[in-house]
Amino acid sequence: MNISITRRFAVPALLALGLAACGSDTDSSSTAAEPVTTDMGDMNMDDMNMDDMNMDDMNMGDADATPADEVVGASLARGEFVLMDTRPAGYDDVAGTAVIARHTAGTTVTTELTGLEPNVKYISHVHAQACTDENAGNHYQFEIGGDTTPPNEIHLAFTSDNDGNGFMTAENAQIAGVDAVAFVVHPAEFMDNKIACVDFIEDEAGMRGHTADG
Ligand SMILES: [Cu+2]
Repeated sequence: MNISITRRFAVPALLALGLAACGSDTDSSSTAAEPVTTDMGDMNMDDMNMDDMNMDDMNMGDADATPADEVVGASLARGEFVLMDTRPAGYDDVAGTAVIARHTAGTTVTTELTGLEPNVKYISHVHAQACTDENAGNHYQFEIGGDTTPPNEIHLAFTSDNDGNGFMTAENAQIAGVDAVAFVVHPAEFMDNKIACVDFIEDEAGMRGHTADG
C-alpha cells in the first residue's frame, strides 16, 4: 500500500517538474535568463519522453494509447458502470463504460466516465471479483500475492476535466486471466470509497483468457 501511494503521487510530481522545465525552455537559445537547474541527477529533461515514462515505468495509463475497443484482433469484454453503496456524496450521476481487450501483445483497458467531480484525481483498477461480490474484492493480480502495483496489477490513474468527464487507457504486456472480471473507480485520495463498478461481459462468450489467435 505504501508503495502504491508513493508511486501514485510520484507521477504528477515528475510530470509537473517536466512541464515546468519544458515551459521555461521554449527558446533557450535567445533568452537571457539564467538556465533553470534541477537536481534530477542524470535525467535529461529535453530527452525525456513523458509518454514512455508513463507507460513503461508507471504503467498507470496513457490517454493517447489505442483504446481497448480499437485494438485489432482482440478479445473484448466490457460493461457499464453501476454505482456502489460505498461512493462518497456527490457521485450519484456517475456513468460510463470500461472495456478490456486481451490480445497477442497483452491487455488493454479503457474507461470513459461522466458525472465525476471536475478536475479531481481518480484511480481505477481491474478487480478480481464481481461488483456485487464483496464490492468487487481485491485488485486483479497477474502473480497473486506479488506486487500491488503495475505491471502486476492494472491501474488507470486520471484527472477529470472541467465538466467531470474522465478518460484513460492502460496497457499491460501480460494477458489478463479469467479472474480479471471487474473494474472499479475510486477517488485517488479516498481509496476505500469505491464509486462505481463495471462487470466485464465478453463480446464473445468463452473468449476470456484467450487471444484471437488461440
Ligand atoms: Cu480498485
